[in-house]
Amino acid sequence: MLSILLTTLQLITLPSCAFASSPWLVRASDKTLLQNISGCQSSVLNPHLGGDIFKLQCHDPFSLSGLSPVANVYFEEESSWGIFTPLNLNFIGTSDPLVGDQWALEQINIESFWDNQSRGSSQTRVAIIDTGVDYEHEDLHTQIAVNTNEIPGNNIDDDNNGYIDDVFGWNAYENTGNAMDFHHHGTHIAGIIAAKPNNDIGVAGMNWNISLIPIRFIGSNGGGSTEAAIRAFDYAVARGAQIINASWGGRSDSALLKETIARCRDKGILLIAAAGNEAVDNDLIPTYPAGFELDNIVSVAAVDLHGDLSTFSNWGKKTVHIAAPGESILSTITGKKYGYSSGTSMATPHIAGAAALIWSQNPSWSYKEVRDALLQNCTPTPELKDAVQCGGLFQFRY
Ligand SMILES: [Ca+2]
Ligand SMILES: [Ca+2]
Ligand SMILES: [Ca+2]
Repeated sequence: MLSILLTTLQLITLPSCAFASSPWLVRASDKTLLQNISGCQSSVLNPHLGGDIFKLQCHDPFSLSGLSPVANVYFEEESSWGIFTPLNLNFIGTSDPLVGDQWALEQINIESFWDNQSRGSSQTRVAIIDTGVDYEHEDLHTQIAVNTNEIPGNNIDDDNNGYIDDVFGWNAYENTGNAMDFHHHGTHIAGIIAAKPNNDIGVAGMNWNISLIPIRFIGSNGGGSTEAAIRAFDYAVARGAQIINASWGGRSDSALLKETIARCRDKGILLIAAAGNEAVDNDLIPTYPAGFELDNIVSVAAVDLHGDLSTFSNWGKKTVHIAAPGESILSTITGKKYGYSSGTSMATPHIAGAAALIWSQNPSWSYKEVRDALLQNCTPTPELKDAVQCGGLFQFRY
C-alpha cells in the first residue's frame, strides 16, 4: 500500500509514479482544495463521520506534487478486503428444526443467559458489514431493521437520510438500496446472530429479538474496496448501529479505515472483527481491521467443538482477544436454505451476538462496559492460554 502524507511542515519529494490515477482516497481538511483540481471530481465517503474523506476520480492522471503546499491532505491508494473464505460450506435443503446440530449454542452456554438474563431486544441495532444479507429468508426477515420511512423502488430518498431506497439496508459496493446477499457469507453470519429462535423454522440464532442492519460492501467474488468499506461504516452510523460485525479483513494497514473505525468508536460503536484463517500469529503478521489498536475492537479466533483452537485460525496473545465457535457452524444461507460453514468469520458473530444480548440486558452501558463484560465471559483453557489475550473461549457465566 502506498500512503503519502502531505503537510506544510514537510518538504515533499514525491516518487515519479505518484500520480492520482483514479481512484485514490483522500482526507482533506478543506474540501475546496479538491474541487479546484482540474480534471478531477471528488465525492465524500463519510458524510456521517466527519465528511472529510473523499474518493478522487480523475479523467487523466495528475501529479500529486500539485497539492504539496496544502496542509493536512492525506492520500491513500485503494486496498482490497476479503471475506475469510468459508472452508466447508455444505448445503442442506430442509427447513426442519435443526437446533440439535447447533453445538455452538451449548458450548457458549446460551440457554442459561436466555433463562436468567436476556433474550435480546429489538432496540439493539447490529450492522452486518459483509456480502449483504438475505433479508427475505424465512428465519431472518422478522429480525431486520426495516427503514419504514423509506418507500422502496421509487428512486427517491423519501426519508432524506442521503440514501435512495434504503429500506432493508445499503449496498455500499454498488451504491444502491439493494443489500441482498448473492454469496451466502453475510446471510450465514446474520443467522448466527439472530435467526429467529423458537418459531418452528430452521435454526436458532442467539438473539430472539434484535434489529439487524444488512450492509453489502463485498461483491459476489468475495472482495471489497476501502472506499466501499468507509461508505459501509458511515451507513451503519446513519442507521444508529451499536455493534458492527466484520467477518473479513486484509493485510493493508489503511490509515483511512482505521480513522473511520475510530470515529465509529467516538459514536459509541463496538466492532467485532475476525482474526483471519491463515493459521498465523497476528502479533507478528497483523490482520486488519481486527488488528487496529483501538479500544472498541474485539478480535476473535475460532475454536472447535472441543474448545481447541481451530487449525486454520489465526491467534495472537496480544492482538487477538477471545475465541468462539467457528467450525461446522449451522446457520441460514440464501434461498431459504441452511448450511454448515467454518472460519473465524463464523466465530466473530458469536461474539457480536453475545454483545447484542449483553447490551439488550444493559441498554445504558457504553461500548467499553459491553466489551469488558464480553471479555469477562472467558473460560481459560491451557491450550488457549498463549493463543488469545483472555486465555480462553467465550462462555456465558450467568
Ligand atoms: Ca433514504
Ligand atoms: Ca424511496
Ligand atoms: Ca428458527
